[in-house]
Amino acid sequence: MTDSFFPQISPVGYEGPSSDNPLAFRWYDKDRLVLGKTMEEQLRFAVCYWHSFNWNGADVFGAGTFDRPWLDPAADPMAAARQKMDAAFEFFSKLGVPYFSFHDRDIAPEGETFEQSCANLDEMVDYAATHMERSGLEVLWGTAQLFFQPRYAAGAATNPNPDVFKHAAAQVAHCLNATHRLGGQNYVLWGGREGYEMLLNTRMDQELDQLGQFLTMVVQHKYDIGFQGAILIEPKPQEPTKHQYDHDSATVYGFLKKYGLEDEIKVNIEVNHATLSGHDFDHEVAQAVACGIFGSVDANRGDDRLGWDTDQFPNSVDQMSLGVYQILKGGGFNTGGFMFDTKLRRQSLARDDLFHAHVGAMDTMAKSLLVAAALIEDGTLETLIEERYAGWSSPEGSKLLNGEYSLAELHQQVMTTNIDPAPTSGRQEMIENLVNRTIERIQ
Ligand code: XLS
Ligand code: NI
Ligand code: NI
Repeated sequence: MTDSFFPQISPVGYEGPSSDNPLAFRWYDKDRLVLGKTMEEQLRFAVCYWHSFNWNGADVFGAGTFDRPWLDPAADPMAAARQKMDAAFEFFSKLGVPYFSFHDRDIAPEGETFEQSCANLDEMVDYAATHMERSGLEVLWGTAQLFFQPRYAAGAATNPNPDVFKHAAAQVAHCLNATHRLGGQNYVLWGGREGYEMLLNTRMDQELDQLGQFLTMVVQHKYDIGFQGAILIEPKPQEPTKHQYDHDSATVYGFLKKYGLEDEIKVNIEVNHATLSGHDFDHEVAQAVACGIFGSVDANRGDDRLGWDTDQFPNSVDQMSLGVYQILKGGGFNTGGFMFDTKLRRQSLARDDLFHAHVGAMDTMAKSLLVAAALIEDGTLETLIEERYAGWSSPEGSKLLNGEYSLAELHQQVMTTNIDPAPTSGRQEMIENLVNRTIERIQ
């Protein structure tokens, strides 16, 4: 272990809503019971390794701004990887999150050959295991980075060159093994370049078949090695490709159905990806729950004026409560959790900025959980829905849903009985006021 990277920071504690201490939790009280579970169990927070420790703050217009000594190109790659991991675990522990998530290439450098890359990863996985043992941290999910290296420029599983497909398959096998070895709760596939930049040079039908076959092998490998976690696809509509095949939850469900994988793979929904696909976060959750494929969440936000994946830290209780409400209605997390796939803005270069960002984000999610739970406990929303759909619980409603009528029979029935339903109020503004009152009332 190297020296402390955050010597000025003490472990972050809960001080309650009246606290003015910027590095204390005002809402995240990990042992507080919410709907029968502790906040820690409901929220299942994870920090991401990549944006927080493996990114120097560079953007497409400018160089890195952050103080991340292990990213110095002159450093010995394996020594730097250990230094990075020491700092990362110091951060996770002082923040008090139970989980972290990583790409293979975040925790270990790529070697000259595939064999060398695997050896580097294995060595760092051993090192991570000792840190996990000591700190009690666990892995929410692991993932293979299949988008940075130039060989993946035209996609990984969907590459026109089958050798790239093989390479990606080998990398995923090794990373799934590593995630398994660390007791990961899930394994995620974000298909950053699994799409196209130009249709004129693309065989879309074949690329979809390639992806279906690739995922079938991933599922098979999971069973072969006895990995107990869930396999998750992270939908995103575009960026860096023009069009990404796993556009949103509904598209992913259709894709999984086509390849017979709908019982094997779920989704990892990212809030800002939902926005980029033209949906709200709560829509994406509700859609996934409706299809039985809700898995986990990358908790972040976009910027209303910027059309790319800015990955900012969540700070809107108004927005997040609606998503958490749908998650709770769907039964809450199983293997998933709220993973902060979040970037500091480039000017946030003081070491403690990483703490301020995560503390605010965790409090936003914790307060959102309290709001969502209060809406459920209050029951008014559910009662309104019951009343709104009451007709479907009648014998006539069941007959309709069970296919006991034909279109012609209904034509005949409406003609003879002159059914003339009157519209009823959807109560939208009243419902929005109820949500706002609940947010005001929470303490
Ligand atoms: C990028 C994705 C990425 C995945 C992990 O937009 O959100 O960070 O979560 O590969
Ligand atoms: Ni993203
Ligand atoms: Ni993500």
